[in-house]
Amino acid sequence: MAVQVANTAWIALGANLGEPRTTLQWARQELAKLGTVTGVSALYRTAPMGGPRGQPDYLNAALSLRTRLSAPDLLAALHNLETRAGRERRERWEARILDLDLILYGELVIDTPALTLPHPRAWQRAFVLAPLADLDPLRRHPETGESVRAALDRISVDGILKETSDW
Ligand code: PH2
Ligand code: MG
Ligand code: MG
Repeated sequence: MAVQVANTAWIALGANLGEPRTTLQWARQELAKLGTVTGVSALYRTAPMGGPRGQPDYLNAALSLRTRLSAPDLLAALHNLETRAGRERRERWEARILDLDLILYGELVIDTPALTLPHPRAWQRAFVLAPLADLDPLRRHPETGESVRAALDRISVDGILKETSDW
């Protein structure tokens, strides 16, 4: 692997099967091995959006990671952690033990079959934007220029509840 300078990546975490809180804590520890965690959001309890009906609520969070991994290598590492957590993939947006989404990688804009950055739905989803706003509310979408806070003001935050306890 080529030597690479460090970049900041923003990662969204989600879980609504098993023991979400324990799984997210584990994921946070594992992510810290991929670089330096520079910010961690609160935990949010969120109503499931899309997918099969009757799913449990999610716990969602976000963190920023300073890492020397390239974006594709980081994505592979995230998938590896999902697998190690016991995630199975059958249906789109089904309930899951662990979901780790790469939302932003510096200012990188790419669109390949394997990876699209910024994450194509992030600026529409309160369960991503609310945690991101804890980290960096003024962070702008690299293409549209809209800040995280402005996007949050534009969409509904119904069903998004900030947990009061640390994690
Ligand atoms: N993730 C999805 C689909 N729906 N809903 C909530 N509340 N939180 C999520 O993380 C989530 C979702 C696909 O990854
Ligand atoms: Mg997701
Ligand atoms: Mg995902």
